[in-house]
Amino acid sequence: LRALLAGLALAAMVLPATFGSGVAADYKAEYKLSTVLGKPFPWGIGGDRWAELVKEKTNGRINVKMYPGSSLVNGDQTKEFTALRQGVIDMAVGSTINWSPQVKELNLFSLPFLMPDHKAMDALTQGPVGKQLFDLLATKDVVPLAWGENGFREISNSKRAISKPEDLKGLKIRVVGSPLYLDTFTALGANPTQMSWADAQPALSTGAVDGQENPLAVFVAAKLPTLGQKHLTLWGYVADPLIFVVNKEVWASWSKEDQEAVRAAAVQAAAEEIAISRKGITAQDDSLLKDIAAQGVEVVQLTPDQQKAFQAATKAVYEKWAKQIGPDLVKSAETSIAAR
Ligand code: X2X
Repeated sequence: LRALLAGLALAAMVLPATFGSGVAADYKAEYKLSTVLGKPFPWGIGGDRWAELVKEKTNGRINVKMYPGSSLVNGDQTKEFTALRQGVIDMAVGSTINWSPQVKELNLFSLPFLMPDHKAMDALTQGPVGKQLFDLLATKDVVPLAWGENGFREISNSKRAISKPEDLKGLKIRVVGSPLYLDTFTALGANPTQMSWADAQPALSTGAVDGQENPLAVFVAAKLPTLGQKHLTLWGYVADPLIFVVNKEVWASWSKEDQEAVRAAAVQAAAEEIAISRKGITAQDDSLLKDIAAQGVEVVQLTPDQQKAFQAATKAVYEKWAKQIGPDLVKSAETSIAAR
């Protein structure tokens, strides 16, 4: 008891001095930023750039370190949002897919064939839907600051070219941890299996799974053609945006000036990251696609009619999940896309 009283007396002497000595006193020496992918993936470049800009714009008052590989949650990317809410993670650049087990509305972007192109994606993230999702996240102990992009998720496999749903029959496909993906691939006749990105790469290289789906920038940076992924189909069925966020308590511990610096840094890093993630995969600049073909990958670009067959095969999944996500939110998304 005496030690406790002495401790309290000491605290009473020290605390006023701490409060009076300026904002930096209760800042952490390091803020932990979680990502799934590090450099040289666009995602990791974006996270790193955010950290760099924060340091610059706060004159070093806020020191951010990026922890790629979901290492703050032992590689289990679907636990990232929970860890963020709990304050185990201070900041994150996270995929909507990985947070959708906790925030069901984020499954929106995984509705098969909702978004036909990048413009549609922008219409959602930069319009009323994006605002509504940010407002929702703000009620869940995080402060969302900017939308980035992982990208349109194209399907690859080691067995055969895919140009119609029947081609997927029996293929073992690794999917991420949202049950929506199990429904989509089951509807297409494939054999989906859920695993983290950390587990996916060994599973692809041993042939435990036949295929996977990820954006082209990920396909290339992860060197998936060297893991036997020689068939790639551009079907554009879903895309995952990234979200730059800060834990709410961490945010509240910063001065107004520093909060605005962190926000401006996120907005700038996210805009740069989106540009990087789209590089080389458009009609104007298809350098990444050429690079993929040069690695001996057979690339199938679906015709609109071929795409319609996949859309028809997954229509029931869309309808089932639209109800779970929220019919009003889905309607609003469809309206924004139609008006893009
Ligand atoms: O695990 C994946 O496929 C990845 C890296 O794209 C995500 O984190 C959603």
